[in-house]
Amino acid sequence: MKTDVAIIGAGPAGLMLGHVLRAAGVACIVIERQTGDYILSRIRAGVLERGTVDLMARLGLDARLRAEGFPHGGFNLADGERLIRIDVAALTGHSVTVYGQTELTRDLMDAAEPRGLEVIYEASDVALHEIAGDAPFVTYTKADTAARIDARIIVGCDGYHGPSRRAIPDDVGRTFERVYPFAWLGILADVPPCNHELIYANHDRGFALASMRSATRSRYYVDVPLTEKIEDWPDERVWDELAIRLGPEAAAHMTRGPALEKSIAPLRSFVFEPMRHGSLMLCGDAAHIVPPTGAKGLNLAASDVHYAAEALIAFFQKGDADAIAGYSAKALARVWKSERFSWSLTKLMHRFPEDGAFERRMQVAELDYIASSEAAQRSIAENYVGLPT
Ligand code: RFL
Ligand code: PHB
Repeated sequence: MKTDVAIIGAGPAGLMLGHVLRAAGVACIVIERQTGDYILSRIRAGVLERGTVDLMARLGLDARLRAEGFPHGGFNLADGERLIRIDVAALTGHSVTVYGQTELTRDLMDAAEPRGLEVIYEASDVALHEIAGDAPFVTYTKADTAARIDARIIVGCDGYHGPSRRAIPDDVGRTFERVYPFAWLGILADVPPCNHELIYANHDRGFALASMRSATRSRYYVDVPLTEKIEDWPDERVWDELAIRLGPEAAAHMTRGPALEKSIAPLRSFVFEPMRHGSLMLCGDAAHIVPPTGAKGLNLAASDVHYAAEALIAFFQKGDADAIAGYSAKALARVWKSERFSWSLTKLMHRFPEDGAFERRMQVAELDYIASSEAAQRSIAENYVGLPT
């Protein structure tokens, strides 16, 4: 098979890029290791920035998002005593949209066939070849048959564990990493949310987050040590811990229910530079990971796709090779700003085991400053709603 762009991975990054290229008349094929059902069973992000919603709107795939998503004009930081509301709408003029990654991915998947976007699921042994030159190709196995796709450009949208980033030689790439000493235990349940907006809480016993998927489905998190096992967290223990950490006001409005999903995810900050090498470009988690505090992971994947699509369309429609060459620097400038925000909100809202009384006083002082300063709130709001692409 032959195409212009071979996209590896059918997560949100790969599917968004496939649709944007297809709409612009650039030929592409998406190659995915898993089944579509498996991808939709992964429970991940819940908050979309304005730019991510705009991207779906430009694709004409925002009907369900507009009908079922919730615009949120603010969110809250809880410091054990009070709720500090960040009025995102008043401070920035924009809102975020609460709409699950699962639903966004489903919208992209459902539109693939009607729009002629080819997605090859259940492709194993995916490997990249000749990425340094201008005739790269991808090989894989499907139903015990070996296959090959020749392309002009390969885009790696295959997440943190995928083969694309690893295809870049060690002497070209550089990684930057911070592994945090805790993980988030998440619970999804068909119960109404305890609050109409998100609450990120820093409590003596640790971090908690109250989030939601709809008026009848809630998503909550607590942070736990990295050594913790999910079997040691029966539902009641999670609800008890949430009630303490989120505080009496939220606890009074919290409805408990059986977990539809419960999982533990470690927190990490990670950036790989450069995001392009030869004929390979990287988008989304393949190039960078943020801790979930701040809800930036999925949104960064969308902004990478925006830059990558712009460059690829300029290249295939106008022969502009500089656009491809400039992709990495453009994308990384935004990536690092989101990394900084996610890292700083993680530091502010979690109790680190190595921290002493001084670091704790620093958190208290910062939360107090945020509570009393519109300038501080504006800075948080601007980052939360999404910096411009
Ligand atoms: P994805 O979603 O990981 O998709 C990558 C796709 O590539 C496929 N793949 C391969 N395909 C072919 N051959 C191979 N060898 C392949 N290896 C992998 C995978 O099957 C998959 O379909 O990356 P993408 O598209 O860049 O999207 C990024 C977002 O998914 C990610 O940033 C967020 O979900 C991060 N994230 C969260 N972000 C938030 O903002 N809030 C959250 O609550 C939140 N929770 C999470 C998360 C990420 C998690 N991961 C990666 C383990 C919870 C978890 C558990
Ligand atoms: C979620 O709803 O899953 C969610 C919301 C906000 C975050 C992280 C996760 O910062």
